[in-house]
Amino acid sequence: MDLDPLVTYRWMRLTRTLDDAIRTLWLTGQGVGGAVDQRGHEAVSVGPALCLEPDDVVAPMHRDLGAYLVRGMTPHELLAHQLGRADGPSRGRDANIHGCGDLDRNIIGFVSHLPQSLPVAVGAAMAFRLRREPRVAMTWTGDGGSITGLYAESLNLAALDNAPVVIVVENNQYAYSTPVGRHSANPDIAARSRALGVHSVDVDGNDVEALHQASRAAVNRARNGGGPTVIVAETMRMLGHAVHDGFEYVPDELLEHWHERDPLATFERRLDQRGVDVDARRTIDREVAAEVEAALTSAKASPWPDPATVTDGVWA
Ligand SMILES: Cc1ncc(C[n+]2csc(CCOP(=O)(O)OP(=O)(O)O)c2C)c(N)n1
Ligand SMILES: [Mg+2]
Repeated sequence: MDLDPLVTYRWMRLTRTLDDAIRTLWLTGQGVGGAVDQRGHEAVSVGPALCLEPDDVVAPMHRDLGAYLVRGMTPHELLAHQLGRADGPSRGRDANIHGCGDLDRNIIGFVSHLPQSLPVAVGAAMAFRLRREPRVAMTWTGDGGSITGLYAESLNLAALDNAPVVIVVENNQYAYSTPVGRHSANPDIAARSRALGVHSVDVDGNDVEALHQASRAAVNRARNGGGPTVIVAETMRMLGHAVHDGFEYVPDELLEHWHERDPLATFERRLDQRGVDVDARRTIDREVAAEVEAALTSAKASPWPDPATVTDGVWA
């Protein structure tokens, strides 16, 4: 399935506009929980997710708002989640991107401890292989997640089992305030992943088409019995770890370097070169702004959870 340029543009624009709306909620004192900054991650969350079939499973990370959207979570649901409302995916149990899942739509909610979604995605993929179901699991983690023991254990198991899983590592140069060079003795994540027996590729994490191409190859490979792939996406977190973080520890020159590689602007430049209709993109911008505005209104009008339901979903 080739990427439709305007459909792809719409998902990326929606991701950015929704992220901006969530940040504004928080900055104006209307946020309930936390708000993880997504800017710079629009391509890496949207491109890979667009390769999947409805039966495939995703386990996104905290910076993958685009993947939630592409996989069918609505702006209303995501805002209701951020505002801790009863009709959000966690039914008001969380008001951060954590716990924002919906198994009916094959979206596994994100657990904060990193990279806890990884073994879950590998487990899902192992089940698909055992049951001979032609399904794929896709998960995302960060450069920080990639230096944990759980990363190594998950990759080892995925490789041993030939599990149909695609692992996107978002190397956004920082794990919170720690730059890659301070947390990784070997910052070559693809080489480290390869050493664990998993086919691994490096991709420009701000180029949605390159990400889509690499992900499509990895998904096809997984579905056809070729086993797991790690896609290392080189990108940059353009704001703080989350809205509360002033990110003064990030050098201005680094931000400037990546600013010129902004995923949306990069994609737009390419569409301009190809003569793809500019007016259609501006129409999409307006439609997306109206969609997010309407979702904000409806989410703010959503009910709070009923205190009587507080133990619902608690199993032990
Ligand atoms: C075990 C554990 N330690 C610390 C945290 C707090 N924490 C949340 S995200 C994060 C940084 C993760 O960095 P990375 O994997 O590079 O992803 P990024 O946030 O850069 O996208 C930290 C330290 C956590 N959630 N779990
Ligand atoms: Mg990181």
